[in-house]
Formats: sequence, structure tokens, C-alpha cells
Amino acid sequence: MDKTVLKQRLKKQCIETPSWGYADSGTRFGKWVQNSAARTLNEKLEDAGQVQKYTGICPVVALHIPWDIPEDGNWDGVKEIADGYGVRIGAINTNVFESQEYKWGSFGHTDKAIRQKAIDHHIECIDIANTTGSYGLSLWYGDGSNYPGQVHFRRRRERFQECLVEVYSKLTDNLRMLLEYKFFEPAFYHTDVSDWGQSLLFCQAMGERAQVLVDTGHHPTNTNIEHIVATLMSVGRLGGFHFNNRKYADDDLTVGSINPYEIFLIFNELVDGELSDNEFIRGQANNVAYMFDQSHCLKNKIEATIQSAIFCQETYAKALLVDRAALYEAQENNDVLVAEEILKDAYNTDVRPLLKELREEMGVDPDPVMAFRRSGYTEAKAEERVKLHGVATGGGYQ
Ligand code: PSV
Ligand code: MN
Repeated sequence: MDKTVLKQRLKKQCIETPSWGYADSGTRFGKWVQNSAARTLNEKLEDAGQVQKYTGICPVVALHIPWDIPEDGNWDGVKEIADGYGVRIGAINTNVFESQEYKWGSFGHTDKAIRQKAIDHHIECIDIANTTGSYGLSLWYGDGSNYPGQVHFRRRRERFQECLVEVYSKLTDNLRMLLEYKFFEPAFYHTDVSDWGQSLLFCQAMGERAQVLVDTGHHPTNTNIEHIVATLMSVGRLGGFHFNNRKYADDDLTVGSINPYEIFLIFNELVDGELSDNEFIRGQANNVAYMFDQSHCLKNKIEATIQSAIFCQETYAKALLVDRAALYEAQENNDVLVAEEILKDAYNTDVRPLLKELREEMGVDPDPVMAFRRSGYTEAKAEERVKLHGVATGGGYQ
């Protein structure tokens, strides 16, 4: 690919960062605290502004409701506050998995009143999306069961679909809905939206603006995620991505830390879609909502987020470097070895000099993580936030 075109594409790359990635988090065994961690929505947006400042490719922040409800409960000024930090609001993530009434589920619950409560929460999130200038809702459900016989699968599915369709009918035309799947946790026998097929069926029942969201950590070990990506793109339903990496389960480790080649193969499919000569495929591939969904419980949160962005930038660059014409030819000729070597050639390219050049053109530091570390932001915020809120406290999973 021509260097100018390559740089143009890299400059347009955009990955949303999660507000919850700036707050203290941990495991179900305990929470690890960092004095500099964001406690309020304002502070999360401020920290997100730092990631954007040092990377230039993360201008959007995903919110999670109710974790991110403003201290005064007023959403009116949030768009402007975000703007002041150089970011804008991205997906509004609903949360019907934490509160006590959802012990037996939300949309899958047997009690109509609980299902209605969950629907109302989604409608509130649609309002928040519209007030904050977001592009839509990101949905994930903890619904499921732990034991065989505990629930009636088909009845539960009917209830689930009915609720989703009801929410979709309230969606304003400017918004879309991204439906995330996960095959386990917190439920361990079945989950109501367990895989891309379940999610796709629900999306099809809702309508065109409902699309599947793929979280890399939500698959059984060794699932071929790049194949899922290509399949969803073919049917026009690839909506969003939650990047992270895992070794065992939904570990939420930094993207690329465990299996960078897997992420490259995923990017390869995404880029194949972006460059496709099929307008339908190209249109949606260029409109996928990319996000991180990681738990930075040991690393400094802003550093970890910048590190993730840089990894995705490098991987995207490598995927753009794949010699596609040669790859298609090798595929057509069933030349397995050459096809694989073409991918490896791109993967093994050292794109770091190119990205340094790119960053200079974009007006960001060529060494983003270390530049941020040197800035003293972490130390300054630790002092300021401890004074304001006191030392953060550990304890259970947030
Ligand atoms: C569930 O594991 C998940 O991936 C969903 O996206 C939630 O919204 C998020 O994690 C909560 O951290
Ligand atoms: Mn996720």
C-alpha cells in the first residue's frame, strides 16, 4: 500500500476507551487501589483526555450506567465537559447485571415487573445517549443459569427477544444497538446471549440498526474469532469490538499481551473489509465501533490504555501492509504456503519507525507511554484526588 494512503488510514483510526478502565478495579477476590485513579465521571473524562493527547487515536469514551452517573445527576453539561478534555462520548453501556433484583435475570426474568425495570433502564440510557451526543447503546447481559433444569430455554428466549424488540422500538433513528455475547460468567451453565449466533438472531429480530459486538475475551479457548468477524461482516451485522487479551478465561488483560498474532489475524479481516471492492462490506467495515474492555488493576490505568492504543495502531498498520493482491492470488491458486507467508511478512514488519513519523505529523509525542509517564500527571492527580476524596479503598469487585 502506498505510504501516503497508509498514513491517511492510520490517522483516521479511532478506538474508544472505557470509562471503567480509569477507575479502580480488581478481581472477584478484591480490588487494588491506585491513588491517582479516577473516582468521578469528570475525572474519567479528564484521564481519557490524556490518552487522546498522547495517542491522537482515542477521542471517544464509552460510559457505563449507573457507574458513570454525574455527581449532581445532571447530564446536560457532560458533552461540553468531555469536549473540554478533547474527547466525546461514545457507547452508552447499560447495566442490568448488578442490582439485587436481577439475581434471576433481567430480560430473561420470569417476573414481568423486573423485565419492565430493565426496559426502563434501557430507555433512560437512550435519553443519556441523545443528551451526550453518543452514537448508541452497548448491551451485555449477565443473564443465564447455573444448573441444568433451572430455566426453560425457549420461554426465556422469547422473553428476552420481546424486551430487546421493545427497546429497539424506542431507539431514535440516530442511534444503533450493539449486542455483546459471552458464553459464561456470571452464569456458568448457560447464558442467554452466549455466542455470535444467539446475538445475531436477536439482532435480526430487532432490525438493521442492531448489530453484534465481539469481545475477544468472550469465547471458549482457541475459538477462531477472525472467522466470526468475517462471517458477521458478510451479513452486515458486525457492529463493535471490545479488545482485550486472555490466557484462560475472560481475563481482561491488555490487548496483545498474550497472543498478538491472534489480534493481527482479526485486524487482517477487518482491513480486508475496509478495502473490499464490495460497497456493502466496505461501508460497515469502516463503521465498526472499536473499544477496549480491560481491567487495569495492576498497571497504571492511563499507561495501560496508551499501551493498548499503540499496540492496536501497530497491528492495524501491519494489517494494512498485507499484500492483498498477492494474497488473493495465492488463495485462488491454493498456494497455502505463500498465502501464509504473505501474512507473516506483514506481521513481521517493524512498523515502529513509520509510526514515529506518523506521530510527528499528528503532533503527538513519538514515544507516547513514556512521554505520559514523564509528564508527572499521575503524581499530580494522586495528590489532588486524595485531597479531594481521601485514599481510595479496596474490597470487593466493583
Ligand atoms: C462483561 O464481561 C463485559 O465484557 C461487558 O462488556 C461489560 O459491560 C463489561 O465487561 C464490564 O466490565
Ligand atoms: Mn466487553
